[in-house]
Amino acid sequence: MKKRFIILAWMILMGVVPSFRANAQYHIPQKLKWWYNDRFGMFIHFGSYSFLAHGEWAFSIEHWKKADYQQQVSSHFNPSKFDANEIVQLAKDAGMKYIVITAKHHEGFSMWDTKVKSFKDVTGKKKYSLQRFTPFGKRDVLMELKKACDAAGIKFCLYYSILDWSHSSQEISHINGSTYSTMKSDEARTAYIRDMKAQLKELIDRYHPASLWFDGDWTYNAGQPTLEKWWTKSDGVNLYNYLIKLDPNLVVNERVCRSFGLGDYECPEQKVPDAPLSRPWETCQTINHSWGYNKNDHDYKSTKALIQKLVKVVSRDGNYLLNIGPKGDGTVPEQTADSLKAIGKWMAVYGESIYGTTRSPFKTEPAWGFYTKKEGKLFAHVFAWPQNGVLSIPALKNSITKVYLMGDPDKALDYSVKDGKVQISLPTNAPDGDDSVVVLDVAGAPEAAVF
Ligand code: FHN
Repeated sequence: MKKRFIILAWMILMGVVPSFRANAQYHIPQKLKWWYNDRFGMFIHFGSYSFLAHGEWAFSIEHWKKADYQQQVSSHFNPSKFDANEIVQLAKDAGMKYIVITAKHHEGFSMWDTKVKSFKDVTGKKKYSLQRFTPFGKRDVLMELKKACDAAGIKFCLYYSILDWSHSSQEISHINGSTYSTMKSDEARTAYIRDMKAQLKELIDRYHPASLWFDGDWTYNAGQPTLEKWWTKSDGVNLYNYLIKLDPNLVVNERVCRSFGLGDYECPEQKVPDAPLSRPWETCQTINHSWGYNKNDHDYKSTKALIQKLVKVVSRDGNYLLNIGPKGDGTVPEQTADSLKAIGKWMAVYGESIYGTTRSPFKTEPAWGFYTKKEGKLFAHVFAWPQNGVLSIPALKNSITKVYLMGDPDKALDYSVKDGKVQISLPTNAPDGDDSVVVLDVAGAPEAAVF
């Protein structure tokens, strides 16, 4: 070890630092360790848009006027069948370890009984919230979900949109195809940011979320604000620092103001980076094509695709946040529940090849699947079962103590180590059609013999 350190120090001094970017294991701060370990979470897009059932962007895409949307959509939202325990059980059975639910999406509708005065409907007479603007009554669905999460040992997290299509401070201009929001004045912007922070304090004080997931920061720029580009990098820095002062353990994503390396992790959306990023990251993805409930979207990803996406993400050292969009009455669409249950069947056998694992120890990815690893174990996720009955893996520095199918740990597989490869004899048929995991028990953390 000491020799390797001296060599690396020499290389750095000589300016000959090898490119470790693709494999530089990033530091995980203490507050992020639960998140990094959990790997797999549920995203929930739930708001008054769920009643309209056209997805969460309907207000903008369909060019609604605030008053019409509030009267014809939001005022009818009545999630009376929302069952927090049922949703948390679905998440738990699917192997999900944290839940991020929309507290306020771009529509500006508060899913909790906010006391912040400016978040009112267009008449200014009512708070624009689930409890004050709809027939739903005073049930606190966020608290119901928080309590169900706590009881199930699942982390409770909240999503919050910085832009707010309904707030009196801003409008969608629709000029030049704009779908975001434009601030009415500098004063309106200052007041909105003040009130947004007041809402966030409400959410932290009341629900103690483990994480805040920001979004809707597109109207950003690095310099001074304009009415169009009214959110700035320094606003994002100030917002992050404000939140961390309220709760030093709060995990916050990069979208306090994206593209500037702010927040605690990056969040590529619907896509998976080609390799580990330079800091922790999480891919969020829809289970069909819609975040918010869309009654016409039945095009669900297959269970195989979802499982293999989870594996690919973790193999590249990321987290996977898979979305559900409950209906306007609060129920979970049947196809969504079926997908989650099918994922759960795989996770019940193979979950330990996901939780607490980190990136592949090898520089390149095999044609047949992906690797994940943890102390003492290398997991080979085999999507394409080898026809010749032999799985070939690059040699490890570690001594191997046992090789076996994760679903049948008592039955050791034969293997040989030669010519820089570990050749494992496999049974004819793959134990799992989506992803069969072969485990190599090794001494220490798995390390490639040649990187
Ligand atoms: O506009 C939102 C969208 O509605 C959804 O919330 C996704 C989820 O990350 N984020 C934005 C689109 O990038």
